[in-house]
Amino acid sequence: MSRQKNPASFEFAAGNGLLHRREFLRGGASLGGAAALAFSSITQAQSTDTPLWMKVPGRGMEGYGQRSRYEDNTLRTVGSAAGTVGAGASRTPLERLEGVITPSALHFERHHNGIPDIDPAQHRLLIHGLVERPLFFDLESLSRYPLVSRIQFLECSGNGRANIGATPAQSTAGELHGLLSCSDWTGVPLSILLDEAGLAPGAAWVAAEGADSAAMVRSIPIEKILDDAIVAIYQNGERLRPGNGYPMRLFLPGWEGNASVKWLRRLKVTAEPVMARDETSKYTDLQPDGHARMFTFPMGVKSVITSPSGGQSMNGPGLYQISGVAWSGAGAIRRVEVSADGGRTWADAALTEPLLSKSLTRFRIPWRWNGDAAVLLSRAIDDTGAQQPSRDALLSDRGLKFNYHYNAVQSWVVAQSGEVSNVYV
Ligand SMILES: Nc1nc2c(c(=O)[nH]1)N[C@H]1C(S)=C(S)[C@@H](COP(=O)(O)O)O[C@H]1N2
Ligand SMILES: [Mo]
Repeated sequence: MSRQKNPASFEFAAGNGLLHRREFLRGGASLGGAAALAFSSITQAQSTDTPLWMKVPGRGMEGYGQRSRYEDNTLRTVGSAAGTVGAGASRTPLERLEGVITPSALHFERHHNGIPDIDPAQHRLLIHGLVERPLFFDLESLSRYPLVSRIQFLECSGNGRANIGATPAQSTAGELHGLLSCSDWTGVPLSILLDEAGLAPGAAWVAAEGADSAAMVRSIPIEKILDDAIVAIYQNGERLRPGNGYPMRLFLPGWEGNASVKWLRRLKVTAEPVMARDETSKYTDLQPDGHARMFTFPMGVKSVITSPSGGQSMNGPGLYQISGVAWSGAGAIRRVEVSADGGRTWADAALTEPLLSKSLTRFRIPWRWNGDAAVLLSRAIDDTGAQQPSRDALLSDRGLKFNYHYNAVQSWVVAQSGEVSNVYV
């Protein structure tokens, strides 16, 4: 019996081999005689012998688990400014992950002066300024407040900016867009803590300060603080990692990563923004007219195909599943369209539920690669109706002098050889 279905019976949804996302539903046990899609299978068994690991007792347990030693090459890309070890970033290897949760050990990190070694017994968070009662909290006292948990992304506003460059950087999806991760964040809503402190008249901004030696400060509008901001103390079920703000960090869902101040030690309620270094000289976008945009907090709607993606290779013509992530700082993802013909025709990808707000959404679509060069694109639409812009549209809107909030469509070219690389269309 032929395993490969006759291509003529596929339900195509767009040009150059994009199949309808419904094709995924044709399971092996599907009714009506429709054969399951045959993506790829191993035709030859390795050996019929009992493998070695079935002949000896397995190894013992350990207090804190490790991944398989065969997976040790799934790593973040780490880079620091010259002459420093801690002023830089590590990027999540998006192309090696599936689903939407970033394992904590692979969460991206961005530090302005390294990771402080904070003893939680000595760390305090102070809430003061335009409040009726200044308050101190430590990790223990915070843990007694009502906690909330949300699966949400964190993205550095500099993410993807290599694509502003005139020639496409030959990098992996993670190297290009991996200043992006998604975790289950647990913490105390700041609305509760500020309610206890009592806002004084004129309270309009909150200056958040970190306990690292960069003493990073950002001013946050009070509306955001009272809406969905939390002091996060857990990440994916365990205490925060030191690199992600242990023992406590500000977490501002959907907003540029920089404003989610790590190692949070102080929240000063003010009438005006304090105009800190990181909101004036940095994290502003110079526009074509010479004015800089400041306080552009929410991250735009964006998506990226992670498989196949830059640096990967296709294993010959046949059926593949295109897979990627989409997100928006404004809400949930409503729709992701994929093109396999450089943007001429588009098909809807299947979205993996639940479609959470300010979270990553995994999308997938089956693709029959015929072995010719093909350009793959994805574009996302969020539930406010905002659509991810093309690179041309974004650059003509913003000019070439901006550095942050790049959210244009990512295109990958699959060469005849099967090699995948970054391309501008
Ligand atoms: N105190 C402090 N907070 C900080 C930073 C920092 O260097 N110091 N980096 C910021 C930046 S630029 C980003 S993108 C996010 C990154 O968070 P992560 O390292 O947990 O991914 O933290 C933000 N908060
Ligand atoms: Mo950042």
